[in-house]
Amino acid sequence: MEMHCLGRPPPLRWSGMPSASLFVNLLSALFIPFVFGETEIRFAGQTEFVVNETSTTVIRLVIERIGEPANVTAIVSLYGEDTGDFFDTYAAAFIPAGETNRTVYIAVCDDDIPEPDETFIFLLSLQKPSANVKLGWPRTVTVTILSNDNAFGIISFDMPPSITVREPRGRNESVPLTLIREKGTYGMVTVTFEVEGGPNPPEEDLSPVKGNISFPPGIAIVVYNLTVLDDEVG
Ligand SMILES: *[C@@H]1O[C@H](CO)[C@@H](O)[C@H](O)[C@H]1NC(C)=O
Ligand SMILES: *[C@@H]1O[C@H](CO)[C@@H](O)[C@H](O)[C@H]1NC(C)=O
Ligand SMILES: *[C@@H]1O[C@H](CO)[C@@H](O)[C@H](O)[C@H]1NC(C)=O
Ligand SMILES: *[C@@H]1O[C@H](CO)[C@@H](O)[C@H](O)[C@H]1NC(C)=O
Ligand SMILES: *[C@@H]1O[C@H](CO)[C@@H](O)[C@H](O)[C@H]1NC(C)=O
Ligand SMILES: *[C@@H]1O[C@H](CO)[C@@H](O)[C@H](O)[C@H]1NC(C)=O
Ligand SMILES: [Ca+2]
Ligand SMILES: [Ca+2]
Repeated sequence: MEMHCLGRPPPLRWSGMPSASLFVNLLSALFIPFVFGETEIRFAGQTEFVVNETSTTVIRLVIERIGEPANVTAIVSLYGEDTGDFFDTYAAAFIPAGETNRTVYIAVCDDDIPEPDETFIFLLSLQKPSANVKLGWPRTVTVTILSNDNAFGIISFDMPPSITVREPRGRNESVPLTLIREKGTYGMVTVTFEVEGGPNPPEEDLSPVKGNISFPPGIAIVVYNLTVLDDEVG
């Protein structure tokens, strides 16, 4: 994939007259930055976008025609698979000979899918390329949709705030702690825990007293066993 997001057209593309004087070259560079008789279509303005995934996010793409006036139709289309992240992945813009530019709008789709940041590329093309009508630079636009929908999830205990455990006699007892990861389950997430309280040091009654609990990718519920120790103290 070629990326020419910050590209500008070459300042001078003089062809056909190798003996042209420097003076003429300079003049042409000043006034006509490409070959006579040619028409070019390119993006103008912003070509890199970083946006939030909301239904009000609209990306504004300006397509301009430079050179010889001509009636041209430019196409903007999503490169690659349509993952449903945009309402439209295709737009056609007709620039009549009397005008120089057109603006197309691409609306972002606010889906409910927890996802990481995603980057998309839109390509400019010509409906009818010809010898005189060419594609210039920049001809690509990148759009990064920032992660939303709490892609990595929100983690909490899924149990009553207080549980009472009778200290076992002559054996250790397991107390399951249920943790739930709501909304997104994207990626691996680890939470740390630490047991506090008293009056005795928690090490006498519980094991472990601190640690890490991990949610593997795609997993929303984890049961972690805490062991209540028989400390042989009344
Ligand atoms: C995205 O939304 C957040 C908070 O809702 C805001 O702070 C941030 O500026 C927004 N970013 C863009 C690129 O619009
Ligand atoms: C553009 O299209 C209009 C209407 O079809 C036509 O009259 C005009 O001559 C065309 N201009 C050029 C430069 O091709
Ligand atoms: C785009 O076209 C409009 C009208 O056709 C013109 O007023 C404006 O200056 C043009 N903008 C650019 C950047 O060429
Ligand atoms: C209870 O667990 C502790 C620490 O893991 C261990 O030292 C002890 O032997 C266990 N007691 C019983 C009865 O299993
Ligand atoms: C939890 O994970 C962090 C980072 O990997 C590590 O530094 C820490 O020692 C771990 N804590 C426990 C109690 O295992
Ligand atoms: C937690 O304890 C329960 C009951 O003692 C047991 O069935 C389960 O396998 C334990 N889970 C883990 C992850 O050790
Ligand atoms: Ca999305
Ligand atoms: Ca989403």
